[in-house]
Amino acid sequence: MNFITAGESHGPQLTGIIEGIPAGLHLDVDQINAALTARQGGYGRGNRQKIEHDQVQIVGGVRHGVTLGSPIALVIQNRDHANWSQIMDPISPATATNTVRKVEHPRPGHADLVGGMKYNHRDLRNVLERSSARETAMRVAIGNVCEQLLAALDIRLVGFVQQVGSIHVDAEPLLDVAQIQQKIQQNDLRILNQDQVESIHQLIDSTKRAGDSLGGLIRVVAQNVPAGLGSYISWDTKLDAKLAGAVMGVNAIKGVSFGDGFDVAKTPGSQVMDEIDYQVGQGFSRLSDHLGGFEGGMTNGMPIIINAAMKPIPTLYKPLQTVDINTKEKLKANVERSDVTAIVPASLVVENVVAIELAKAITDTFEAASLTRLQAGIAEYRHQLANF
Ligand code: EPS
Repeated sequence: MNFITAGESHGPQLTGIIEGIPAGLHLDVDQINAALTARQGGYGRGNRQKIEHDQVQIVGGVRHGVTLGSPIALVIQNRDHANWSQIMDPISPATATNTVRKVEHPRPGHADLVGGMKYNHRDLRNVLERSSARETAMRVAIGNVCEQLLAALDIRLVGFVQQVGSIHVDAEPLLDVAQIQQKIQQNDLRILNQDQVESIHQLIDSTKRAGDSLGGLIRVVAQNVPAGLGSYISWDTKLDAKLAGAVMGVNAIKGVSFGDGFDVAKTPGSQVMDEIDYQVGQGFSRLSDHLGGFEGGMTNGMPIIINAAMKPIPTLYKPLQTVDINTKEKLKANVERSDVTAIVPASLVVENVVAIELAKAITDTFEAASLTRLQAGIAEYRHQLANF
């Protein structure tokens, strides 16, 4: 399985192609659109989301609502393109009028400066249009197709927010996806503790007034993933490494960990390893999940727990020092419209890239030309595991 996305933030559309989804999966477009709408929400979003109403168009690989086994092609229109049609015109040669929003003051923390240096762009808009997190809309659409495939295999996952700026969410750690979903749907922060919503809203509001921005911590839990996905046999077959790469590939993510995360470094081994248990008919399990469902680069059958740290949005209304790429004069960076925090949508994006990696691992492991073959293969494998 593989996927690719294309498209600029204010270009005509985002385009995505996924290869390797088995034939015979009933694809619910409303569910993809619901995920896209959820990604646009969350407290702390800026004004761009008032313009966009993301909806997916399926333009290949699906017939009468059922996947064909051929590449699936997806499109999401950028409604804001109507306001940028000349500046982002793919064909007309550059003129004095269609290059007016030229960016020559790179924003610290963004791809602007290094992207310009690498690709030799003198207008840094050529960089920021693609490095923008707008692209994550397509990763959510593709991720939702993968989530629907995983659901057909009885595997569920959810991403939520554990910390916004300095405020950590105090809640009993939950590993049941339905329970987590039920709690986080009660607020616009995707957090487990309803009592902390107001204080986090206040933090986001005061940060906005100060012209500043916030990051946070995200957690994804995946349930009912069979043991033995990934492998210990070579470093590049380890599934936790692939998941960490996919999560680091989400804009603004600066750290990834599993289970108890970096705390394991300071904890004695007896409190980190998950003791082994056995129940007749269910097979092996663990008495705890400190390691986040991975041993030796393989899933061990416990819920997968992935944590991600997101840096604050680098576009600030209180601009930081930069240097004009032409005059080399020191000045304040361009102020672009931005969100105060994107931790809420990022928690969904991280959930979706995890779904993509899990769907990849499963379609790589089992015969996956058709959904029925895939379901039969996994059912047989689950039986083998339960009887080991
Ligand atoms: C982004 C800047 C803002 C965000 C954007 C990511 O866009 P604009 O410059 O058009 O106001 O709203 O996120 C999205 C458009 C999106 O759909 O998530 C950036 O610089 O990364």
